[in-house]
Amino acid sequence: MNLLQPTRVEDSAYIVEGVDIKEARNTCLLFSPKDSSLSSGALANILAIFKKHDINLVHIESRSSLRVPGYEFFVEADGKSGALGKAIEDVKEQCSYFNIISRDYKDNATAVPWFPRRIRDLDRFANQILSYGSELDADHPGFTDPEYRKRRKYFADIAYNYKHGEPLPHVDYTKEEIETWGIIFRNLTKLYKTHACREYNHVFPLLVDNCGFREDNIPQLEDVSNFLRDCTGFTLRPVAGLLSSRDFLAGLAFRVFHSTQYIRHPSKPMYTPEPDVCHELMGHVPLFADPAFAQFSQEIGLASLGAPDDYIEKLSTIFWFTVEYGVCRQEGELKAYGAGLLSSYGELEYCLTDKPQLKDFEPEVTGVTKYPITQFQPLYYVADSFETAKEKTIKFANSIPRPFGVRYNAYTQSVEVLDSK
Ligand code: HBI
Ligand code: NLE
Ligand code: FE
Repeated sequence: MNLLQPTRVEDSAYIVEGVDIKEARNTCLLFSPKDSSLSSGALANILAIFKKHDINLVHIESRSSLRVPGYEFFVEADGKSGALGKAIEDVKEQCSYFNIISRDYKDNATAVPWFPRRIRDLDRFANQILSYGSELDADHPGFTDPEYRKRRKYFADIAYNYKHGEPLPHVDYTKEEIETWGIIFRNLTKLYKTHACREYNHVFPLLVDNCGFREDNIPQLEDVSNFLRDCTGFTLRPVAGLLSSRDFLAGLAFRVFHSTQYIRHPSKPMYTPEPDVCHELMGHVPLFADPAFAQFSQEIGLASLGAPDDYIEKLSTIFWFTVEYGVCRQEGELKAYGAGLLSSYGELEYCLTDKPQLKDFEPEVTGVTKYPITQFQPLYYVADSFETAKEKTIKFANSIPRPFGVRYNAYTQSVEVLDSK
């Protein structure tokens, strides 16, 4: 990544009166006007084109370009009025460099897929979940349990209405739910000493002391999120169901983890293919409190922003074999660090036996491996350390074709789009 600080000639985000940023169609344009090094009115000429077509710009940014002599502009257009296409044609003619970042990238071979640039933009994922949390498949253990389904709908609804910056919804868990948690908690905590990685065992007692991790208590997301924020800046957001891989990974770029809040059906505590509050809290949370692991996770997220679909597939496979099902070597012994292992006392025990196959983690190879999602994994990839896994993943990320680089600005909680890697 290039640490070049782009020169900001004008760095103002303004909201045009009457335009709700959330309603804007999110088409971003990245362009350099021809001869912008010579003529002082280059931006004014382009703005006139948008004016002519009645296009509102909700954000304008400019900086010196590394691609061509002169300036580069980055604008976000409110394209509700089909006129945007025409404006784009006209602007293109005036430019030596032009690129589009758009939700509609599939219709446009050269466009870059849209991605969130401010942490608040994550609110837009809420109504794009693949399946609403209460719609269970016929083979789900809760399918014929009306009480369970009602409960799932309750959790889906509170997550659906959540907005960035609000406290995370407090939930009063039922006696039965706490019992399910208790069974899982008791069985897992027996295994962690021997089966979990060092970093996990370092953090877990802190969660017991600070966040109410106990056999008779399901911790509140709000308390856990505040704890993580103090450790690594990671925060949790409730989610109403499964997000697309693209959206889910994008959250990680902001150190935001989308967390479910419901609990698995009591009939199958040992293993569930779906994420639930046990998986998020016992599986994911402890490692997000580790600085090297937090950075590793964020790198996967940053690499995903605007990446083509086939690379999203590879990144989510890498995520699967590391963050979800990773195994590592520590002092000559294998230990689990993947959340899917650390939240399933069935698979946690199995993964360190001689039954599964083991291979060294190599993003290029790992990223194209097929895997089952409803049974114990037949194969695990082994990492030497989070630092080396991160270095390898950054190297892989640099091979992703993308016409710009990205950098996270933690002060403004936003992604800066750079004109080079
Ligand atoms: N969505 N809510 C939610 N939780 C996940 O763990 C999750 C997801 N979408 C995709 C996904 N995981 C993985 O399959 C990876 O593709 C990232
Ligand atoms: N199999 C895990 C568990 O039972 O906790 C959940 C995995 C979610 C991807
Ligand atoms: Fe998970």
